[in-house]
Amino acid sequence: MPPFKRTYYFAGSIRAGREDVDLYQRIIARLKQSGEVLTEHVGDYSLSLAGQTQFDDKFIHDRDLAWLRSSDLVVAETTRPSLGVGYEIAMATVYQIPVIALHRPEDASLSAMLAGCRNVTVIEYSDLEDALMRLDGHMEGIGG
Ligand code: 6K6
Repeated sequence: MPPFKRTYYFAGSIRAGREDVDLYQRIIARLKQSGEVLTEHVGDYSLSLAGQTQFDDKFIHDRDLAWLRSSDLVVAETTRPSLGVGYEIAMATVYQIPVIALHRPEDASLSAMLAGCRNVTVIEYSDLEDALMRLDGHMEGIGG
C-alpha cells in the first residue's frame, strides 16, 4: 500500500493580478514537501493574465471545483483580493474543507467575510519564511 498522501488545493490570484506569483510558488513548494498540490499552475510564472487560454472558463470552473472538493486542505494567499480566491474559500466552507489563509496585513486589509469565518484560519505575516513555519505547525495540528 502506498503511504497516505495529503492533497492540497492552493488558491491565489490569477485575473486579479500576478504580482505575488513568486510567493505563491514558494508556498506551493512548501506544501509539496508533505503532499500533492492540485493547483501548481497558480504558482507558474508563465501563467500570465492571458494564460491557460486553451481551456474555456466553464472547463476551468468545473475542473477546479472538482479538485477543490477532493482536497484535504485549502491554503490561500489572500493579500491580493481575488474574486476567484474568495469564491474558492466560500466553496471550501460549504464542502467543510478547512482553509488556511496567508495574509499580509501591511499590504491589504482582509475582508471581514474571511477574517470572521470559523472555517478559515488566518496566518498574518510580513516574512514568508516565518509564515511557512507557522503553516507547518497548523498542518501538524490538523493531521498534516
Ligand atoms: C488564467 C489567466 C487568465 O484566465 C485564466 C484562467 N485560468 C485558470 N486556471 C486555473 N485556475 C484558475 C484560472 N482562473 C482562476 N482560477 C482559480 O481561481 C485558481 O484556482 C485561483 O485560485 C483562483 C484565481 O481567481 P481570479 O479571480 O484571481 O482569476
